[in-house]
Amino acid sequence: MSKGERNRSKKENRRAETGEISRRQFLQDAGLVIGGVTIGSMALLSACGRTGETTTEPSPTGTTIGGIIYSPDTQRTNRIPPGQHETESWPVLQAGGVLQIDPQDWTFTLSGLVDEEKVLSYSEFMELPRVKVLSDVHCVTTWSRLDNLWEGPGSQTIAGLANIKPEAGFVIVKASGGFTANLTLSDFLQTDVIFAVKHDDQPLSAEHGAPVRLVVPRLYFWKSAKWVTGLEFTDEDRPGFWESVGYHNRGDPWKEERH
Ligand SMILES: Nc1nc2c(c(=O)[nH]1)N[C@H]1C(S)=C(S)[C@@H](COP(=O)(O)O)O[C@H]1N2
Ligand SMILES: [Mo]
Repeated sequence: MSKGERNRSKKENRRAETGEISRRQFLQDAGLVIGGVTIGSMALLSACGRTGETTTEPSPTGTTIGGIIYSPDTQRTNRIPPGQHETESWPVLQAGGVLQIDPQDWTFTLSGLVDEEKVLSYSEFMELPRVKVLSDVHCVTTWSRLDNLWEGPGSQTIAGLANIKPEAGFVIVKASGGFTANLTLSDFLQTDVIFAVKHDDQPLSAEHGAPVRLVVPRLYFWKSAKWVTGLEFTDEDRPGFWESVGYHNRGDPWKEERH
C-alpha cells in the first residue's frame, strides 16, 4: 500500500467514523458548498419551508437549482446505500480494455420501435441542448462516489429526436465493442438521466467513456454505458451484457438489487 493510499484510507475511515460527508473540491470552487452543506440541500430545505431538518426520502423528480438538476438521491440524509462505502477516487471498470474512440468515426443511432431510424454525427450530437446533473455513483463492487457533476444532453432530449412508437417499453443501450445495457423506458426517461460529455467541468476522458457515456444515477453504475453509440427501443425486455452474466435486471442500489 502506498503512502497516498494509506492516507486516503485513514481519511476515509475517519470520515466513516464521524459520519462526515465529503464534498468535492470542484463544488467548493464552483461556490456550491457553504459550510459543508450543498446549496442544493439548503435551497431545497428553505423551499420546503423547513430549517434544521432534513428530508429522508428524496423528491421523486429531482430538484433544479441554478440550472443544475440534483438527482433525488443527492438529497438524502444518508447518501450511502446498504453494503456500499464512499471513495474519493474514481476507479476505472469495464469488460475488456479502455476504448479510444475517434470522434470523427463516432455516430449515435436511434433504432428499433421508431418511425424512422436516426443517425447523428459527433458534431450534430455536440450541438444538442445540454443539461447539468449532480449525481452519486454506486458501483456494485461496493464503492460509491458522491457529487459528480455531469453535462450533456438529457435522455428526454435524445428520445425527442425520434418518434418512439407507443409499443416501446424498453431501451437497449448500445456501446462500442458490442456492450449493451437494458432499461425500462420509464427508468430511461427520468429527468436525471444524461448522456455525459463532461464530468466535473472537464471533457470526459477515454477511460470514463469519451466521447459520450450514459449516466443513470438511480441505478448501479453498470447501467451507465461508456462509449455509448446508440439506443434500440423495443417492446420486450432483453438482458444486456452484465445482466446476462448474473447481474440484476434493474439494479436499484437502495434495494441492493445486485445479482
Ligand atoms: N461500454 C461499457 N460501459 C460500461 C461497462 C462496460 O463493461 N462497458 N461497465 C459498467 C460498469 S460495471 C461500471 S462500474 C462502470 C464504470 O465506469 P467508470 O470506469 O467510469 O468508473 O461502467 C459501466 N459501463
Ligand atoms: Mo460495475
